[in-house]
Amino acid sequence: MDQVINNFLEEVKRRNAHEPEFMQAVTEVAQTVLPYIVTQEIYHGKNILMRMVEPERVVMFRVPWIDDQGEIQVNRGYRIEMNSAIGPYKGGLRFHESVNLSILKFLAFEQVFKNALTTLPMGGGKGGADFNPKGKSDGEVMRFCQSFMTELFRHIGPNRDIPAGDIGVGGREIGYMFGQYKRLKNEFTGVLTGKGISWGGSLIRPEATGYGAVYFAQNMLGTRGESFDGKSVVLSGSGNVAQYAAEKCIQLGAKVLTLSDSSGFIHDPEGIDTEKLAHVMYLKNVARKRIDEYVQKYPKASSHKGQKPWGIRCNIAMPCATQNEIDGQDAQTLIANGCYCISEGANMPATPEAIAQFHHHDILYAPGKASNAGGVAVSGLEMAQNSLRYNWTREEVDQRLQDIMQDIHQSCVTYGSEKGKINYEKGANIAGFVKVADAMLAQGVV
Ligand code: NDP
Ligand code: 2IT
Repeated sequence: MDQVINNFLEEVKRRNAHEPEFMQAVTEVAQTVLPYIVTQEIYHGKNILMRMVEPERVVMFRVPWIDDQGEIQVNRGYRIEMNSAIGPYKGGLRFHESVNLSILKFLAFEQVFKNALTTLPMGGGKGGADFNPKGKSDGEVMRFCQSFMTELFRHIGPNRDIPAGDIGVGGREIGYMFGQYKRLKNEFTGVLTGKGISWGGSLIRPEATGYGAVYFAQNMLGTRGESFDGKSVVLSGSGNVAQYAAEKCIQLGAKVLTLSDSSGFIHDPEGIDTEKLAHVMYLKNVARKRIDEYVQKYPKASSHKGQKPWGIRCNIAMPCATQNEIDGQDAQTLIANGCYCISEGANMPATPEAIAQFHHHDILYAPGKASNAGGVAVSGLEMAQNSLRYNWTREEVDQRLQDIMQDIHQSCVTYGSEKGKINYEKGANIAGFVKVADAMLAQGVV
């Protein structure tokens, strides 16, 4: 079996030599899916996984814009249309200085499996730009978004490709891009998700990724007869996903000890409560400041510049910032300190070495493509509401989100149970694969 996997990965690497994040995501899937394919005759001789690692289409484009000093800036924009076997391309846009083809291809590849797991009809895509929104004025962000959409609009559409937010893209950016799309096409359609409530958005979409990751962890804890009540939680990030993961943990009676950003983490031993979280939301979403300002208002908390929060003792850890933020050493530290449940809010936050530690120690470990699927799931519900020209209530959307997270958990159990344990990584990869691969086979050589 190792030989089959190595040969496959060698061939993928030959074509994608300089794309480490993409190779990491493909390797993780290949190691669980290829052994499954070997046992399933319908996939033999179809080269099906090799087809799935090749994007259907990649668009790269120039994004010129004018800054507040009147200088002309240029960034690189992308949209990876990875797979449309089960629905139109769907996935977020990331604006961050680190964005490159490798990172977006890894995200698009993960998205294909994740979207299949949601039970909704969405293919996978991802896009973005190497634009750094930090320190930019509203006017600069708007001009960038307008220029970005001036090219992207010709590639997307409500039945073709429906982008949404990701790192650096929230409600403000979606608004600017939606406005520009509407001017260019003279059409009011659900071409983006994460829209404002008064112009086609869905209730619970801002909350959905964070809430969903907590609901998924609840399902995992349930398999051991446990709950969030009274548990300590270490969270990374302080953006959209982390904020609402924290909110749901607090609602369920857990104690949230940390939050972070790219400058470091803050540790509040008394727990971040609802009022403190409201201040975090003000700091990050309105004032657009660094997380360490938290300690100015709450001096019993400490700030740890340039560090990650994984050294803080906890029961549950939820990485909600970015890829590869938990390495093998961090995983060992978490486990040694008593952490036994990891639910990924971010995409691919754990390195392969970290994941190996989680499996070795029988940690309840949910890979992002299962546990953070709540965001895109509610994006799918936003699309459904747009098609109906109708809005569901908060309670209705939240209930559907909870049902979907439970379904995803069940898919992981169905495909990932082994020796009385649940391997969520294997379960998520195989369940996602089966849905997309079967659709591709039915559609011929696509
Ligand atoms: P935001 O931009 O709202 O927040 C990102 C947070 O992560 C910020 O606190 C940011 O800090 C921190 N961060 C980003 N990059 C780094 C880095 N290189 N090192 C350290 N910290 C970093 O993004 P989201 O909350 O939307 O996204 C967080 C993660 O969740 C990403 O992996 C994303 O792909 C994933 N995700 C998002 C979904 C969504 O619906 N938004 C859905 C599913 C997954 P700083 O402000 O300093 O940059
Ligand atoms: O990684 C993700 O799932 C997202 N950034 C959300 C995608 C979406 O289309 O809502």
